[in-house]
Amino acid sequence: MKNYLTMLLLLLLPAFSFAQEDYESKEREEYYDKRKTFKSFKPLNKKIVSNYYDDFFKFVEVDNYMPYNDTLFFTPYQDSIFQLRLEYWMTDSLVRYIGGIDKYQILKQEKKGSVEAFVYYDSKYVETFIGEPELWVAHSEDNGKTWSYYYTGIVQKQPLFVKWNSSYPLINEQGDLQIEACLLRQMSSFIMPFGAPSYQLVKDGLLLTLDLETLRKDSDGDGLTDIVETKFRTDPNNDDTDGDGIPDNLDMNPRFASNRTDKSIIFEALINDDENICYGFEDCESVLSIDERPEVHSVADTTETILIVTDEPGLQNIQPRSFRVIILTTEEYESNPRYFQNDLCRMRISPLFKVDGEKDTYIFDYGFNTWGAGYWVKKTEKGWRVVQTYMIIS
Ligand SMILES: [Ca+2]
Ligand SMILES: [Ca+2]
Ligand SMILES: [Ca+2]
Repeated sequence: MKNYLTMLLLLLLPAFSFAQEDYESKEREEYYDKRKTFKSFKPLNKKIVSNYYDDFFKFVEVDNYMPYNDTLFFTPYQDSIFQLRLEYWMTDSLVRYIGGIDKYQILKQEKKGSVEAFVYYDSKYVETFIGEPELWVAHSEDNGKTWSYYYTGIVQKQPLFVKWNSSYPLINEQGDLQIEACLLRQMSSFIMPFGAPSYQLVKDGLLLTLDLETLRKDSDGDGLTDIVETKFRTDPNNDDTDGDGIPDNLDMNPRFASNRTDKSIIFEALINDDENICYGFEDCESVLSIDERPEVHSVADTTETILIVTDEPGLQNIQPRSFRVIILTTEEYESNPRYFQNDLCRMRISPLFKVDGEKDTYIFDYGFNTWGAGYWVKKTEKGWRVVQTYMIIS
């Protein structure tokens, strides 16, 4: 839902940018020249969609099912976007939550004896700005007193679409969860209009089983399930993927060991919103001290996870403070076998580009959600001087 509203807001907001100062850099030109080939959206081959299988959960064809229709895109509590918003403001917030989850996110719920479970939408590990929600399972074995939440790794409509009007009981005889689904083929891009692509039905009448054993499986016991590790591209059979002594579940940068270098300091300052970054050349003489080491922070429940694709070692080796980064090299990112679009929320940070004809001076670019900014960096005796040179909101 968030994506519709964000897109709407974006249309209303005029794009503006602050004074942009240009610096000549051949390195920067070459970098962007290589990336000019913009790949426009192309629907996947129908066969790829119809042969789709999930890495973790089985689905089978069944005879009795609720046929697919696209009004099922909203959850049962949201008949339309307008009703959703109106109720949202009018309803007492206390009755909006079940098991700590806003009921507007819930697709299907059931109670069987002392067991209570529901399948719900969330966006913890997926791009929320433009994209579809992911499916989670909430499960309680003590009449809803305490709950466990499990990530399924399934992103709605990519290409599995899970139906909340499923006629099958949610909790099956084994105590696992089952829900009707179908396979959809995305026919247009997320970008415009309003970030809502169209979909085509490829195969209907599927019954998906979300078994608790698979949902809970944590092969290396590091606190991240195998499903989450697959999303993070960490090793599900190694509790410390980068071997830096910090287990995967607490590591703010679990794929690359933090290795403090001259250049990693600059990227850490950016990511950690360092107070020594200047927002103009005048009245700001702050520098980033090369000797000052940030304390190591651990992942908490509320820590956000973002994706950065980079080949710049100084950026790969950062020690972030405020969110977990999953860092992939360009090659790792491009060789990813998943053909479907949704991934972790991505932050774009360019490498440092040398400014032509100036000693120890660099520029780089940054983009996250609708924000963009550029920075000028110069090495001084006291440390790096970092100045923001432009900012864009689109
Ligand atoms: Ca694990
Ligand atoms: Ca692991
Ligand atoms: Ca580690």
